[in-house]
Parts: sequence; C-alpha cells; structure tokens
Amino acid sequence: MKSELLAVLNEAYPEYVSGEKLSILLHCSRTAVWKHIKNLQEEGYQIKAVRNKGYLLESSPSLYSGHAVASRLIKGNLPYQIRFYPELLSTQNEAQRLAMEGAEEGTVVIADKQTKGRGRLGREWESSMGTGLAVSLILKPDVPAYKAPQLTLVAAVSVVKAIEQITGVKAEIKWPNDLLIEGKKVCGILTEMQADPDRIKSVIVGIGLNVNETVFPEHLHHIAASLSGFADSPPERAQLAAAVLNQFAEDYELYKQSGFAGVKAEWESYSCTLGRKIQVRQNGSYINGTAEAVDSQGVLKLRDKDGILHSIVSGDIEIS
Ligand code: BTX
Repeated sequence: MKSELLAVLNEAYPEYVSGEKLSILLHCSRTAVWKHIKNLQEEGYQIKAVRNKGYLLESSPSLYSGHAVASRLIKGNLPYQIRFYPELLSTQNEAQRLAMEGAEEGTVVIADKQTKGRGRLGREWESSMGTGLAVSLILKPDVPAYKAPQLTLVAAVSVVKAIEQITGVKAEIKWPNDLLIEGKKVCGILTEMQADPDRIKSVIVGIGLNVNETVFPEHLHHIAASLSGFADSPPERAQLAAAVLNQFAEDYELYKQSGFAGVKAEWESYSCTLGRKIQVRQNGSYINGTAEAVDSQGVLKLRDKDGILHSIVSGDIEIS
C-alpha cells in the first residue's frame, strides 16, 4: 500500500492528488488513505495536505530531485537556483555553459548521475553510479582572479561542516582540495574560473562527494571511501546537498566580508595537513618539508630541511 501510494504521488508531482482519487486507486477508504499519509509523514516523507486539493509529495527520505534539495534550502544571502539533471557528463561543463549564457550567481547544477566527471589537470572523477553528490555552483565574487582558488578552501570548510551536521562523521581537509576520512578520500573540489584580463566573470566550484558508493574502480580501492562506510545509516543525498549549500552560503558571506581570513581559523581546525611532513609536486618537481601554516590568502607555507620557507600556491601534496 505504502509504495503504491508513493508511486501515485510521485507520478502526479508537482500536482496534488485528491483523497478521493487515492481511495479509488488504492481501493480503500479516505480515512485509510489519511492514516497511511500520516505514517509516511512520520517516516520522514514531506507530504503536504491541503483542503479541497489533496496531497502533494514534497520530498521523501530517499528521493533525490531538484525539489528535494530546494525544499531544504534556508533562504539566505545566496539566492540559489537549482538545476537538477538525471544524468550529465559533467556538472562542471554544464555550469560553464550556463555561466557563459549569463546564469546568475547562485545557480547550482546537480546531476543524479555524472558519467564523465573531471578533477584537476584533466584527471577523472569517478561518480557514475548515481550514489554520490556531483554539484557545481556558479559564483561571481568581486575579487581579483588570483584569489579564486581560495574558494576551494572555503568550500572545503563548508562541506566538512555539512558532513558532520548530517552524518555526525568528522572529515579532514587535505590542502588544497581533498576531504579525507581515516586517510581515504571522500570528496574532491574543483574550482575553475572564467575571467577577462582585469576581472572574474564567474567562478565554478565543483564538489564531488562519495555518499553511498559500495564499490570503486580497482585503481581507487586504496584511496577512496564513501560516507556510508562511516555513518550509522546511509546518508540521504538531498539532505547532504542542501546542507552543503546552506553552509556554503554562510561561509561565502564571511569570505566576501573578510576574505579567506574569515574562515581561516575553521580551516585550520579541520586540516590534516598542518604540522605534517609533506611532499609537494609542482610542475614535475618535488619539495619536501613540514607544512607549517596557511596564510591569510590560503597559501601553504612549507619549511624544507634547510629551513627555507616555500609558499605553495597550487599543487598536489602527499602526506607522509
Ligand atoms: P583531483 O584532481 O584532486 O583528484 C582526482 C583524483 O582523485 C583522480 O586522479 C583519482 O586518483 C581520485 N579519484 C577519482 N575519483 C574519485 C572518487 N570518486 N573518490 C575518491 N578519489 C577519486 C578532485 O580532483 C576534484 C574533483 C571534483 C569533482 C566534481 S564532481 C562535480 C563537478 N563536476 C565535475 O566534472 N567535477 C566536479
């Protein structure tokens, strides 16, 4: 009965279905329909009941849709507009296309399945199974182009906080763009920019988060993990996506007011990089040393064995 009821409401969305129609379709009384609706609401399904209209399924614990995300957003400083796609090659590409067409700041591209996700430097991001988050967010910050990479650090802070809010699991930030749990990568962030020589046209922050994956391709077995491996129950993607966006709206506001310095202390508290021996790979060469600090611009300060302090603006790091 429950799944039949849900199927009818799902099918009808965004229209209401009257109690009378439901009682005919499900061969039961209107009181029985009402009782089933009440049970579903107690299980976490958001079903709106309006006199003379009937019932509307707004979101369900397992439903992943633009509406399920949008209905959980808190009205804040960033006016989000959700563009949800059942399948995309890359949310990043779609966001770039929309930005070029003039999409507003706060436009968010979400794909249920992403079949050709990208990481940095043309690397692949595996997320084709429809179990993770693939989200790209269009921003138009009024900052010089060299500051755009700071948004990776801001987003990392937001995602760590959102993960903890929804699952209770603590992730750590590996500079500049990875989130790790027990040393395994659960999230990657890719920040790309469209700019004129003198100003940023848009920055696209892409977030790939492993949520309910149970298998990864062989080459990722030792490095990747998903949240479900650490959480008590399988996290719901719509809830997570909304938490990430709500949190980011707050942190982005701080960033706009005070720059990276506004979120630096939080970044440091979640970092698994600072104080550790690391190796940085930059343009094919390596620097070894201790990650001493990030400065107010988000630049990593690495002290090598000769005591020389290096400023690392970008690159890949290995923690030893
Ligand atoms: P990155 O270049 O730092 O990391 C890419 C590397 O991470 C890969 O070479 C591989 O070793 C590893 N990797 C690939 N897939 C996964 C995975 N699912 N879990 C853990 N490790 C993995 C990281 O780049 C930035 C990734 C951003 C992805 C988002 S998804 C939404 C948006 N759309 C899009 O095409 N990219 C972004």
